[in-house]
Amino acid sequence: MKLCIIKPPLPFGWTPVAPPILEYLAALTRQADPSIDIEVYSASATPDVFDTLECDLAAISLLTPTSVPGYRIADGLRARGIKVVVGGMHATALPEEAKLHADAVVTGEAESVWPRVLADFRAGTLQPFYRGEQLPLEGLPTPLYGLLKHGHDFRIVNTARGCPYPCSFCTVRKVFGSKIRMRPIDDVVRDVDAMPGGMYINGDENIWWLGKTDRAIELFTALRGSKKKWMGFGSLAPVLSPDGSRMLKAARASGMLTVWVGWESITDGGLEEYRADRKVGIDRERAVRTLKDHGIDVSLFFMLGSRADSLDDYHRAVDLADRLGVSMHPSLVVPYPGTDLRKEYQPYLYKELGWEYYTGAYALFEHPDPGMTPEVREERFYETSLELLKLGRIWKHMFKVPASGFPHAHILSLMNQLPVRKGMKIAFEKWKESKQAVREKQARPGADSALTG
Ligand code: B12
Ligand code: SF4
Repeated sequence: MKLCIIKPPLPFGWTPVAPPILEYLAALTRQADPSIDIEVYSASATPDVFDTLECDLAAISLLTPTSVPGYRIADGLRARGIKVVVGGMHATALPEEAKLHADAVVTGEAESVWPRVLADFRAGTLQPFYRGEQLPLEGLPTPLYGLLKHGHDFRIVNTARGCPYPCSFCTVRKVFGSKIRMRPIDDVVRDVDAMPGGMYINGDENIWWLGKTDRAIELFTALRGSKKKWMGFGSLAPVLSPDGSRMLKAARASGMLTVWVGWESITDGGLEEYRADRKVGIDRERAVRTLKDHGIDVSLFFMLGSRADSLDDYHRAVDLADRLGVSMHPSLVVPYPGTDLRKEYQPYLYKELGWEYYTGAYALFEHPDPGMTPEVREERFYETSLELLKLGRIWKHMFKVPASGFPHAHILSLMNQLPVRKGMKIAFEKWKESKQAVREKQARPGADSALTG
């Protein structure tokens, strides 16, 4: 039997980061049934293989912004008689929708149900739905590193799952639950040692938790032996906790170069609106300076264009980036299915916009300020992103990357910004062309009123 594991194309194209689910689901498969032949495909790198791909079973992992191309791949494979199983964040939020394009849908985590899916497939008794449980994370297998080719420079390691915070825009808790489950540190070290390359990403939603800094210090100390450099997503509150400095020293000594921080909203009011004040809830700017003082570079991710945001927030973002000397990456607010934010925004959603618009570059709901039309929000998003990514600004910020991280942290900062700048410029040009086409269509006599989003 041959299994193909597929990650549909990401909305902004190829990244050097290997999609973790591919080599990890491959490892779960090997553990369940070593006789199965496995191939993995990241569609951003190999977009043209699916018309001719041959396998008995295809497993496709769906995020919301990748669900439409994922469904297209699934439909094509099924039309050629190949059975398809889908899973992932989007399939978990909307299993009935996903079932329209698949023979079976796995919701939640794979570990508890994947061996049964494979056995049922072999027996010809594949069920329409499987519900994965949230099991303890002892004994997870090492991903089958090396299956994925095409120059993926960075692998991801996960050390924990689950999140206790209530951020209204987030889908993570719906899949991984609100209790933090930690992997045994020895398992994590084993996986990091097995990874190809000298640099990796910690893919946890949060690399350190308030009240659990001891575990973070223990993990970082154990990772020192790997001699690899790494980066990951971290919240700010633990940085200023009594143990913060000890934890940051241990992180730096373990090879940590950069932390990606969910800044979420430019204003404190916005943080409250998203209920993200509970995870941030401190002097954010002081926390960023503390990170840099410990030799760790910082990148901030935040959202623009919520119903509570004003146009001033777009300017404030640029001021903040310059004040703190950090790179900042905005997206427009996305009310993902299954989230509280989607429920709150339900009456205002532009329902005609399909999941392919859920990329963070489109306005997806009405704004109470009539001046914040979809066109204005989207244009300002591109302008702000490109302002933040101006070559002069990137260069100036290079001097604010902690010197102790030289040269790796500096190279990484450029790698995180220059390709995004290029992609953003292309996307902005395409956006302008599409708006122009709509305007021309509207100007034609007898034309229907066209979509504005
Ligand atoms: C690392 C990461 C990235 C990396 C790598 C992504 C990649 N190459 O795949 C980077 C930084 C590049 C990235 C980018 C983006 N990401 Co991202 N990312 C993550 C993060 C933090 C961890 C992912 C991870 O390590 N997973 C580990 C694997 C093993 O977990 P998993 O895939 O969920 O799989 C488990 C289950 O879901 C299930 N499962 C999943 N698929 C399948 C399939 C089958 C068949 C089965 C049986 C089971 C199954 O079983 C697995 C094990 O239990 C998550 C947040 C999180 N904690 O999950 C966000 C997350 C996945 N990202 C998200 C988004 C939106 C993006 C972007 C689209 C954001 C943007 N607007 O730019 C971009 C895309 C960039 C692009 N180039 O297009 C969202 C997705 C939201 C949604 N509902 O769809 C998340 C959930 C973040 C969030 N808090 O909202 N991301
Ligand atoms: S965004 Fe908020 S809810 Fe989601 S994983 Fe991060 S801290 Fe938890």
